Amino acid sequence: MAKPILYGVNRSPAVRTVLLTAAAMGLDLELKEVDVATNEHRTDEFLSKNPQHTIPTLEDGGNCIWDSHAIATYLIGKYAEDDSLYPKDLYTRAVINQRLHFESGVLFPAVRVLRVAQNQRNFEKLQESKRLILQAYDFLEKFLVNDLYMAGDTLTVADLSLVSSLSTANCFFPIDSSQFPKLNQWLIRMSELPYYQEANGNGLQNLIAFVQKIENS
Ligand SMILES: N[C@@H](CCC(=O)N[C@@H](CS)C(=O)NCC(=O)O)C(=O)O
Repeated sequence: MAKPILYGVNRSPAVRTVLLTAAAMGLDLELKEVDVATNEHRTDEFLSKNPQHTIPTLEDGGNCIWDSHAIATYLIGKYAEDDSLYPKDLYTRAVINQRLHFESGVLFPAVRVLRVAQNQRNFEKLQESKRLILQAYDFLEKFLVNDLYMAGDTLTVADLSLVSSLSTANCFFPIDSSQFPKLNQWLIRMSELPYYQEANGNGLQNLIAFVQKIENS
């Protein structure tokens, strides 16, 4: 059977969510580079797969799916040996879905605003983005109040999604471990996953190098 094809580059947090999910399941993906920095996501060929021109985009059995959350949950449903990463229990799944929407609607946009403000050296925007990121850190600290992971005491897709953008945020606006001890511990726990470096750490390093190159040019 042909491997599912993942389009994107691992600098992107959303791409890393899919890489982490595949790694957690032991699923082999074929990674095809589509770099937004060189507009490869705007070609007619790519737009025919995803008119919204976002990475990650997945192609599997002739079907195209985009948005990391949709891709990750699809891959688990189709290829995972069991449902532990995305349990079918309705309440557990509702909590996981809330965390996924939080990543999509709150954390990822806050990181994006922070990066734009840093690039533009826009002080006012920077202050506002830091306020939003701190608020997101505070919410995440509260999500963890009784649990080791973002949706209970076992690893789920909620963790794999949130760690991609949280680890990115942490590079550009580090988490204060005295203010957010549980969040800091969770990030350490996540970084100890055997596949973390390959699926998230390498892309994060590529992103930092990419940003430094732009800043020095
Ligand atoms: N919520 C989306 C975000 C995807 C996204 O915005 N990806 C960025 C790269 S990190 C992108 O494709 N930007 C290019 C564009 O939107 O044209 C997901 O989780 O997949």
